[in-house]
Amino acid sequence: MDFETIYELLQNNLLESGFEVYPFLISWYNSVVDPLFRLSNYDDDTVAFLIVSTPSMFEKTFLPYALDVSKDLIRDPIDCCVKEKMQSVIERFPEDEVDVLFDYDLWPTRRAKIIMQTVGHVSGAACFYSRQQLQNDPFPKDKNMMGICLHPKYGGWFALRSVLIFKTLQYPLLPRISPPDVLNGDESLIVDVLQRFNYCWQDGTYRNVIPVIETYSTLQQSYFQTNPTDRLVWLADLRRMNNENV
Ligand code: B12
Repeated sequence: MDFETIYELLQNNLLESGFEVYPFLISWYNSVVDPLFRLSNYDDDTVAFLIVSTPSMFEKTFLPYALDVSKDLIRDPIDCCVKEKMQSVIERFPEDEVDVLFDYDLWPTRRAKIIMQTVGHVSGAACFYSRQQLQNDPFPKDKNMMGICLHPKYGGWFALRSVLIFKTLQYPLLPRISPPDVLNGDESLIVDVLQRFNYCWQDGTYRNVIPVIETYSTLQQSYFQTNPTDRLVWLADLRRMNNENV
């Protein structure tokens, strides 16, 4: 299958489920990360696709999954749901060899297998803001400040979930699209969002630093505000309420 056909098929399978798809070349990623993080098993022109979840993924894909009583909810249910979805999608490409990476994939050393925020930026999905780009960095030198990606439509209300690498698909002419700089290079706004993301991410205000077209629903916010160890109980309650309503 050629690039256009693969891209279209991925979009047909994922957009309606609340995901977005962004193609990029392995060389775009490898040329910016430390050698330690490079995806070194692939040729430079190999095509990969970033899969982003938008706010509606929760209602369109996750809730039907979580309310399906045939599913045993054991580990992180969102991760399991996304994994199942990606597996079902790549089954549509029986003739292609596809490697699938997830945001939570770590090496035994606990280092991430892929840096999703860098992928978000190089694929044009969501601009990555970090202290490295500041002329006047006000943060303590010894503080490990995480950078943050902002999506042009969803601000901070999205997640960078997975990368599908089509091992035998090469497309050196893939047009490169820059991510919209939603903060217009305004250093004080970058400092502000880094501050919110690093010092008070629990209050979620980092998600709203630009106007957005959709946020997580109240139900979704309640799920993510629940301590991960209590989320299975939260979902069991939801299943019970759902059964009572049928
Ligand atoms: C490890 C991790 C954590 C650790 C943080 C450890 C730390 N302080 O570093 C912990 C568990 C604490 C954590 C917490 C949270 N995390 Co976290 N985390 C990750 C994870 C798994 C890996 C990040 C990582 O190790 N990066 C490695 C470092 C070295 O990368 P880096 O600093 O960006 O450096 C690279 C770039 O600078 C790049 N680079 C160099 N030059 C250039 C030039 C350009 C132009 C570009 C683009 C890049 C680039 O190269 C460097 C590497 O060599 C990612 C998912 C993933 N697989 O990426 C999620 C992720 C970063 N987390 C995320 C989130 C949302 C959170 C939380 C809010 C909790 C949550 N899940 O809701 C909290 C926030 C806590 C906080 N702010 O303190 C999101 C961020 C989304 C976004 N909008 O940006 C991610 C992407 C997960 C996701 N699925 O979306 N997280």
